[in-house]
Parts: sequence; C-alpha cells; structure tokens
Amino acid sequence: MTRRRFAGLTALTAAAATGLTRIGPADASDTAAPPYVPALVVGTGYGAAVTALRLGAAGIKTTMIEMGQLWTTPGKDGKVFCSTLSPDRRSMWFNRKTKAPLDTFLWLDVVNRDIGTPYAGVLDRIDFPNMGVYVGRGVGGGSLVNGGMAPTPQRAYFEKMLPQVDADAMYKRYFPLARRMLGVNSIDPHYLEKTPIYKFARVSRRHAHQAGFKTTVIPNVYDFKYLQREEKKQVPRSALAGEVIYGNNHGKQSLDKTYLADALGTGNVTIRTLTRVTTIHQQGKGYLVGLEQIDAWGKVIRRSEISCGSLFLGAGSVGTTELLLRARETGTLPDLPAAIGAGWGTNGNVMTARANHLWDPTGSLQSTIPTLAIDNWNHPKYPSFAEIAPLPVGIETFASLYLAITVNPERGRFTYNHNTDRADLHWGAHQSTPSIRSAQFLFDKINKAIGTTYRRDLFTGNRAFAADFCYHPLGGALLGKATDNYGRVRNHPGLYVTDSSLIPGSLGVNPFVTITALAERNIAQVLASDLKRR
Ligand code: FAE
Repeated sequence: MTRRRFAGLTALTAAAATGLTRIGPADASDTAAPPYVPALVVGTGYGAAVTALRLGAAGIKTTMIEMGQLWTTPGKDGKVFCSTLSPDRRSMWFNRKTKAPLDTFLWLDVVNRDIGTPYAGVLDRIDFPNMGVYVGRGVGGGSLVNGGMAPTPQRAYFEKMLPQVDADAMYKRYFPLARRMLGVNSIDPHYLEKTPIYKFARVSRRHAHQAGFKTTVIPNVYDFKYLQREEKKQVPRSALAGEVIYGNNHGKQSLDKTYLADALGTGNVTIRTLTRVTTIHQQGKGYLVGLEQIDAWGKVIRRSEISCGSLFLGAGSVGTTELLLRARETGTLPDLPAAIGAGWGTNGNVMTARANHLWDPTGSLQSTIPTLAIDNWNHPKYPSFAEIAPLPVGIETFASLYLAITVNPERGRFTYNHNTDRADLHWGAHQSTPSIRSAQFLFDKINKAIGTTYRRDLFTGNRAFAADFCYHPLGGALLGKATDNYGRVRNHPGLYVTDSSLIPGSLGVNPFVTITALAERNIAQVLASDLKRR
C-alpha cells in the first residue's frame, strides 16, 4: 500500500469515528460564507473520484460534495452494510420499503421488505414513468452497490460510440490505468470449475454452449482471493452472505478503498457528505454553487453557498444532467447548450430468468459476484452480452438469472420540470422493446436447446423480461455535443462534466471501467491545458 493511500484510508476511518460530515483537511467551506475553493467536484462516484485524485495530486485544493453518507461506521449488528436477505433502513435512500430489481418470488410478495423510517441508505431507485434508474448514494457512488464487473468494451464498438476519442490512447494507456487503479482481478480458472458457489454460472454456461453460444469470463473488482477464503470460512463472509446491492462489508475494492483514499492522501482533497448541490450560478470567472446539508433522516440542517474557480460535475448521468438543466431552465446559466438532456440510454439493460430442470440445480450457496457472461455481441441483428447473475437466496431455486446488455438504438431525453424542480425522463415503454428482442433471441434459443422455459414469477405481470429498470444509465451531457471532446461544457470555461453523462447511451459492456478511463483521459488534458493557465 502506498503512503498516500494509507493516509487517505486513515482520514476516512478518523472521519467515521468522530461522525464528521467533512473528511480530510479543513477547507474554505469551514469559514464564513460564501467561501472559495479552487476546484469543486460534485459527487464521489467514478468520474468524480478520478478527477479529485488528479487535481489533488497536482497540488490543487479540491472540495468534493456528496449527497450520501460516508459508509464506514458499523450499525448495531456490527456491520456497515445490510444484506439483500435481511435489509433494513441502511438499504434504501429515503424509502419505507426496499425496491429490489426482482418484484416477487414464486409470485409471492416476499422480496421487498418494510424498512421503517426513511433514511439516507445506500441504494436509490429514481422512478420515472416507464423506467427506474438504480444509483448508489454515499462516498463512492455506484461503486458501493454495484456488482463490481469490470469488462473493457470491444474496441470496435467503443470506436463506434465515441468516434472522436483517440482509441489508441484509451486502449494503450487509460484503460490499463483504470483497471490497475480500480484493483481489477479475475477468478482463478481452476477454482471457477470446481467451487459450488459458481455452480449457477457453470450450469448457465453449459446451457449456452449447448445452444451454440460463446461465453467469457468477466473480471471484477471484488478480491477473488478473499472470496476463496470466505468459502473456507477463514474470513467474514460478504459475497457469500448475500451482500451486494445494499453494499459489501468485505472483499470489494469500492472507490473509498482506491481512488478516493488516494485523493484524500494527497492532503489537498476534502469531502463533504450528506450535502447536495442544488444550484449553479456564474460568478466572475468561476461559479457559485448552492448547497443543502441534511442529517441522515433527511432534515435540512443548513443551506449555504460556495464559490469555486473550476467546477467538475460527477453526480452521475441523472444527477449531472439535472443540475445542468436546472441551471439552464431557471436562468442561472442560460447559455448552456441545447444538447443538455439529450442522448440518454439504458445500455440496453434487460433482466430475465429461466426455469431449469430438476436435474439441473444451480446451488443453494451462490456468490453474489458474477464471473461469466454469454457473449453474442457480434450477432448482426440481435447483439447481446448477458451476464450470468446469481440468485443468492440461500435455497435451491433451479433458476438461471441474467442481466443482458443489448444494442438499443432508442434514446431518452430529460427536460426540467419547473413544478417539481427535478429532471423528467421521457422514455416510452416501447423504447425498451429492442432490448427485449435481442435478449429474447438469445434465450429462446437456449430454452429450445435445453427444453426449458422462462421464469414468470419474478417480475410483476407474469413478465419474462424486465426492461423497465436499469443499472447502467448513460448520457444526458454527451461528449462532443453538450461538451467539447474533453468534457468542457460548451461556452462555459471552468465548467466540466466528468461522469457517465458523457457516454451516448450504450457501451456494450458494464460501464464503470470506461467511465473511469474516460475521466482519466479528460482530466489529464484539462490539467495540462486549462488549469495551468487559470
Ligand atoms: P455515480 O457512481 O453514480 O456517482 C454519482 C455520485 O454523485 C453519487 O454518489 C451521488 O450520491 C452523488 N450525487 C448525485 N447528485 C448529487 C448532488 N446534486 N449533489 C451531491 N452529490 C450528488 O456516477 N457498472 C459496472 O461497470 N459493473 C457492474 O457490475 C455494475 N453493477 C451495478 C449494479 C447496481 C445495483 C448499480 C446501481 C449500478 C451498477 N453498475 C455497474 C453501474 C455503475 O455503478 C455506474 O455506471 C457508475 O457508478 C456511474 O458512475 P458515475 O461516475 O457516473
């Protein structure tokens, strides 16, 4: 471990121990209002974390603003996060009930649970008409709740989606850098073949091969060596204790253990938690930003302002787009480009499950961390990349579950709603049809080859496919349209977008490695050309 990371991890632990909502050194926001910081970063997800580390390492004092909590303090059960099997208030962002992706099991309403008083939990589902968008809330953003899958996109598809980006630089420099920094590793192939915890993956793989499809191993940021020790009961269980979408207590290299620890370790980065950025105004050559601080039960405890020289938006696809739309439509930044709000997509996400034969059990102890995918991406009409997902409920289910990533040319659009002060997503139910068609092409063939059927007990309305929610929101402030080729917002010097909103709706694989690599590429350019001059 580097000295920088050690210093950062110590700062994170110290902040948790004292219950502070500031992590890192005192910054100008501790002083009279409105204080000034050279660089302000909104959010603490992938784009934000990369940006803050590189700014801090360049000696630029940087403040990060995160609306969620710092997740390092154990609850009464001694654990920081709760599991999917016994969720409590820590699971969801201000909800009385969990909103898991599966609605029911055997048509019974046993999946989602009452969790009591709304609380600043770690997983949010933002519900728009026809589309629910899952996002992480807390220091680390989506890295706290995601499955850790860390594939790099096929170069040809990356070049198609982001033709203006120098692919050579990405594939030679920034993708390897992102994978190294994120702690990406792969499962030992011998272990994968014999362990009961991946029987579900091997069963689905065999079925895919029997139907003539290829499969591939997906790298992950979950430490597979730790997982092996979990199975032997040498260390506390996390992936084997049903932990994933409400956080992992062990094993996962989330951003607070990698980029954010390194950022804090520079001594130049401070994180403010439970604080939401609400407004953005121009102020001289910089920006004045409105803040709203809450307690963990949602009570507003302070409204304030902070000014900055450079403002980096890393609030995620929905969060960043909403901030920019609000600024444009309420007239605080009226010259923001018309392209803001356009080009949003679900990365073609669609979930489905198959009912296996009784002689094909998938195992009662399943790792929550996926390792295999069916790769039908090169199909000319129905491309899909279907991750073989676990169903870790502790009993044999005879189910094979999948999250497919498909090519879906449909795009949604955000507009600002003056009544609610929020962004509305315009996405019609029919826009999910191309995703379902591609997934159905794949799984109809597998069902036919194996003599199996779809499970219809998991999604309301007896549906075999659920494409009305997504884990991979992409777009809203597209690279090269709302911004220039490096995330600089057009006509607004010093204002940058750093996150998934830059990516035009589709990547072909799970997105965080690409979001990270793109943020590395963009901040390298911005540091070299803009910040030296400012
Ligand atoms: P993100 O990580 O969403 O971070 C944005 C941060 O900004 C959050 O912490 C917000 O709380 C904060 N924020 C938002 N608005 C404000 C505001 N106004 N003021 C202050 N803070 C704000 O952004 N991707 C993969 O590659 N592999 C996977 O296995 C995978 N599994 C997933 C599973 C789940 C359940 C979910 C929800 C997502 C999954 N993803 C996966 C998607 C991935 O986590 C997502 O693409 C990235 O987290 C997006 O990164 P961003 O930097 O855009």
